[in-house]
Amino acid sequence: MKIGIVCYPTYGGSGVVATELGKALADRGHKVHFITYRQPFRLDSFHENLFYHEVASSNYPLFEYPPYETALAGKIVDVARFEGLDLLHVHYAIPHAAAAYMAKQILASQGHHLPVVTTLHGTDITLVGRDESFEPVVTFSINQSDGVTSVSEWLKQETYAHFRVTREINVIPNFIDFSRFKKLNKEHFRKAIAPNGEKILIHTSNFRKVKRVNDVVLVFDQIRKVIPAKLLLIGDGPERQGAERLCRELGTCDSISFLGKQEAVEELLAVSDLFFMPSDSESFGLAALEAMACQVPVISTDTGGLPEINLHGVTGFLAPVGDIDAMARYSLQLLRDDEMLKRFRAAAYEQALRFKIENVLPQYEALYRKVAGVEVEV
Ligand code: GMT
Repeated sequence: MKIGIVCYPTYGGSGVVATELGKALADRGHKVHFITYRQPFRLDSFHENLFYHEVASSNYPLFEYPPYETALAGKIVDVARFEGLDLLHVHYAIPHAAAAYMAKQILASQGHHLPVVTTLHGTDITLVGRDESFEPVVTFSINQSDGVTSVSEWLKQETYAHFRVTREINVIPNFIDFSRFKKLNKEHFRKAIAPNGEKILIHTSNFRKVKRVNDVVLVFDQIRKVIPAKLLLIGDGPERQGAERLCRELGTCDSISFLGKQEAVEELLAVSDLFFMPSDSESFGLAALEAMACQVPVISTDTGGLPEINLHGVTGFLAPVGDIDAMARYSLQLLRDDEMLKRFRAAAYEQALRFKIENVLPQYEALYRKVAGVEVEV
């Protein structure tokens, strides 16, 4: 099939999922056209079936806000007509589903049919989409999509609870590419980070408020008072400065490394003993799944879709949002018992296997076939 993909190209789960999905579809022989305002950051190598179309938004002085949605709709029309797209798949509803609807109507007026699939990822439903000024557009454009997917059962239920969505929502979970996320032998890294055999704890995120990075620092403070440990903080964002300040106040900076944005996260996960995801809200928690694929158990909150991937007492532990003491207690329970840690590592890996890309890709292909009425060539 010829598939158009619209997503955010920056660091962030929805863009990562969209890009990895596009790459996997291209490997399966589909022609995939990315339509975004910048080259998606994981679209980093040549593939004969992958194409990139940049949306250039005009910055005419009249505009206080450049009309990106209009430029995106225009670009979708152009690509759909001239590349002969069979289907458009938009990731993150705002404003992509509305732009897709506009493009679809323009194409219909020219005699072209463009089926649209919308994937709901998280804050498009749980936060931003609920804003009064967005809600009618979000509801309408989801209902106008030919296929709708959400990345967890929880997000599906949230969508029905807070929007008047009448469309069937298919839960297609996020996935893992095991050729990249696997346990690597990086013992030299471990020695460099933890020369005295300290346990290595890790958190990766975009350091937005919702990620509660300060909670990671506070949990770590309790842990390192009991056992020797190091903390790796990967990523960057608005909360980083506050987290740095907190570790200075606590006097834990010597044991914490702020490593900023890292491409090869899997190399750091390979030497880690425990992953933290203390988020306020998380529709899925892709970063936790990536850790589990690398055999790292997860201490997370029990919010959103997290219980669908992190199994309490099996692949890690779940605690209420903000319950620092519980998270520290669970972490110590695991880190002080080598047998238990080994068991949890194996279970985390087993659970991650359920989300391997080979299991998930056919679900998208089946949906594409259904909405476009086109047989997939294998
Ligand atoms: O919804 C967001 O905050 C943005 C989005 C992103 O692009 O990072 O994150 C969401 O989508 C990811 C991929 O499906 C999920 O793994 C994240 O859980 C989800 N973030 C939230 O729900 C906060």
